[in-house]
Amino acid sequence: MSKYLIVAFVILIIGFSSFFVYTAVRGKNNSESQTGNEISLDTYQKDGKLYADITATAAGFSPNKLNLNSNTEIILRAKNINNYSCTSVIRIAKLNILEKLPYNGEKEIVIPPQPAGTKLIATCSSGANTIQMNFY
Ligand SMILES: [Cu+2]
Repeated sequence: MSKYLIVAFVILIIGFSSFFVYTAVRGKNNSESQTGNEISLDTYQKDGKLYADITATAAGFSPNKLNLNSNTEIILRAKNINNYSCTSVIRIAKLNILEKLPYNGEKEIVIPPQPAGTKLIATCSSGANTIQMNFY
């Protein structure tokens, strides 16, 4: 009887310690990914406004990921180069934004302030090309 108790106790200890090791390792990795990788924002200031640039070509959007400031208006400057394809249209469904870019021209798309943690997806008119916008 006491043999079974000891075995059960050992199993319990192994279970608990592996759980603590797991959570410790996971916590360490989490803090590293938050403090180790400084978030670099893709915005720049001009005339007191915050801008982010993207380029649309037939190959897609570049960049296709933007790190943006939260709680402030961002002006997305979308430049269209030699492009009549679906990427000459930018759609941000969540914000009800649908913009046609002029051929070899550019358009400023105003993105209203978004809370930190917001993720917005802009797409082309076909939906195949995306720009992922993360707000920090
Ligand atoms: Cu498309």
